[in-house]
Amino acid sequence: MKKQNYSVAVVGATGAVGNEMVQILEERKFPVGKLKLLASSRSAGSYVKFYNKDTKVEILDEDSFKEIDIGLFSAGGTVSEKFAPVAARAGCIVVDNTSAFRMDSQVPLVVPEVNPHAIAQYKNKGIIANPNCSTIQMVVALKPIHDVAGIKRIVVSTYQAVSGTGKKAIDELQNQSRDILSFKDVECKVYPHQIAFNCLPHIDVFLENAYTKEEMKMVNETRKILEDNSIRITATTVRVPVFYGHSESVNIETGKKITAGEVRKLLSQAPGVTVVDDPASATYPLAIDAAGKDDTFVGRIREDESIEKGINMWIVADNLRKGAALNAIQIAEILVKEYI
Ligand code: 25A
Ligand code: L14
Repeated sequence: MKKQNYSVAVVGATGAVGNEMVQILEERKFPVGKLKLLASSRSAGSYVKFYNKDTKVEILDEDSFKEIDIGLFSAGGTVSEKFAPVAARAGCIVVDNTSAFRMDSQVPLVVPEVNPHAIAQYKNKGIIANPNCSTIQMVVALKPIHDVAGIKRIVVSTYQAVSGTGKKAIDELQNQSRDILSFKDVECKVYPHQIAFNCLPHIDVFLENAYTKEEMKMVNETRKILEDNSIRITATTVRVPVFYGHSESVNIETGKKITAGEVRKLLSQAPGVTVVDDPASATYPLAIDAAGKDDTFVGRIREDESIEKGINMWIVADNLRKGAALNAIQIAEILVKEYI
């Protein structure tokens, strides 16, 4: 018989993404029976509000997942590597926000608007991976175009908010901005350089091919989610002094010609997408407008006049919601509706 309610654990509950997860579980009235909040010993004893009730944060350990149905993980890759298999062995289905399992061929990498069918593969390891934030918003907008016109190549540059790095990075941008405006020296603790009033072409670590790990996540994850390894992709990921909301300049080359008008029409009917595109009134997607919203916003849709079959667009979404917590909970919603 189908359960009415599910026991849910949030791992990394005191972090930027974890906090958002708890809020969204409540907002969307996810059928939570018991909610278990887990974090490191630093947070033990603190409280997080769930339905107006202060819920105590517990220390994550090997026994945390007994009788837990779903585990939403967002405490970093090393925590997931160690504890996601432990949770899965205890019978808990893990939806993991970190990069730890995304490219594991046994683990589905899911964006509900794009490849919900892949969720069925959770049975392999008891783990479903949530993609990288910049990848999620891009594939939500590109999937309808790919289906109709066949995307051959993607050139993307990102403008990523500091909240993707977590709470300490939000504090760093705040503190540096205040210090600069009061003529004080700035302190750099999270990023290698000043982020306030600056742009850093550096997200996650550098790899041997001179790309960053964030850039290569966009390349590899996009191909896996769109189930098409023939798409050529190149990315430049940039941190900008924005608190919430990632923006992306995306250029695509398609196999079949598609006009800007056709793209606008297609995207205005696409699930999870809102087209915001009226140059005459200076209307286009903005990070500050996307913050707190669920949709992916697309504008500046225009034909690339330098090639025969190309489109340029500007894609914006809340990185903590669609980029992380919301996408994970949408996956959990499909799990409880169709699988468990
Ligand atoms: O490895 P990845 O995949 O690249 O992910 C790296 C980081 O990205 C965030 C998340 O950071 C993660 O740690 N993240 C993950 N997936 C994401 C996604 N899809 C994503 N961001 C965007 N999109 P975060 O700061 O948001 O969350 C951190 C949470 O994880 C808990 N945690 C850390 N280590 C843990 C652990 N929980 C259990 N066991 C462990 N070993 C962490 O809890 C937080 O909930 P906490 O108790 O460590 O921190 C609670 C408070 O303390 C502050 N704090 C954190 N570190 C320090 C600190 N204070 C002082 N010194 C520190 N070293 C936190 O800011 C928090 O307020
Ligand atoms: O999910 O913005 O792979 O610093 C790693 C780094 C998410 C965001 C991931 C950042 C991320 C991130």
